[in-house]
Amino acid sequence: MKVGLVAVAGRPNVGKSTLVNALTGEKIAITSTVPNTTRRRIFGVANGDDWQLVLVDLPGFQRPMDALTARMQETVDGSFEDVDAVLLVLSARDRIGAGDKFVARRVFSLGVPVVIALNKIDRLKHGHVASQMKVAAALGDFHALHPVSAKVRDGIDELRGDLVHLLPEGEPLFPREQTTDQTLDERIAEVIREKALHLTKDEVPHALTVEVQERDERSVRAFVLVETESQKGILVGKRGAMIREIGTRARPEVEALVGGKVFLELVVKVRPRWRRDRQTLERLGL
Ligand SMILES: Nc1nc2c(ncn2[C@@H]2O[C@H](COP(=O)(O)OP(=O)(O)OP(=O)(O)O)[C@@H](O)[C@H]2O)c(=O)[nH]1
Ligand SMILES: [Mg+2]
Repeated sequence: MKVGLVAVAGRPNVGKSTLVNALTGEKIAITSTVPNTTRRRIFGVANGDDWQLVLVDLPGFQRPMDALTARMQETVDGSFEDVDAVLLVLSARDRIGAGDKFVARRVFSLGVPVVIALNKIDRLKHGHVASQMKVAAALGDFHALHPVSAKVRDGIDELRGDLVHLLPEGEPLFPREQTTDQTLDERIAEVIREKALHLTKDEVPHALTVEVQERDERSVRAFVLVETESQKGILVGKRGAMIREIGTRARPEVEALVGGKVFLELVVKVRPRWRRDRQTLERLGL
């Protein structure tokens, strides 16, 4: 079988996680319009008859601002060992600039094949895609360059085929039915965080994290942690309207993960400066 690991690298918000979901055909990683959505390394596994492609979704490359973003960048830096190829993701809707060049310098120096995905080509004019492809092609000595849309799933099969082609022969790394390395509690917490990200703005998305406290077959109790009382006020909302809405949006996906009806209890708590405290980050698995 062809089996191997492909790291997914790029600036924040270019669509790395959306692309991992498109390539695996499953919701592996949460996505949002807010940069720095992905905070940990996540494996997403795609299987064929005679191949297994393990995508390594990563936080975006960035300059660290606090303990959390420093750890995220450490995760990125430590994730390129033992990969068989790198998928460098760019956004065709934005200027391909210094941030992308910084990522490119790193990934082209690894000594493994680099495949470039020029993402978000949906609704872009042909001429614009063509000129962005030219800029992308100048980033380094790539194996292949694919214009794609992770969102509307355009060009995904061709990209997957090319990545599989690069993998070495080997034994499967994951059993066929396992599509990610995340635990059930981690996946539940991420789904709740995604809904909270979609409903909040400014500093709030960056200041929140979710932790599953207790779970049995019929109920899930999770803490939604924020850093200040005013953020807590926003997340609770008028008479609890906001946190109820987060629960309403999360429940169907949580139930699909758990495999049955669940009572979802969300408790908003203040944990001052959790992003700056290495010990708290460690405990949260970040
Ligand atoms: N129009 C368009 N939007 C896309 C496409 N792919 C992703 N997006 C959007 O871009 C935003 C960021 O997507 P993510 O997949 O979360 O990006 P990411 O690179 O994983 O971001 P971080 O985890 O924060 O580094 C979301 O709003 C996506 O819906 C695409 O092909 N077309
Ligand atoms: Mg992501």
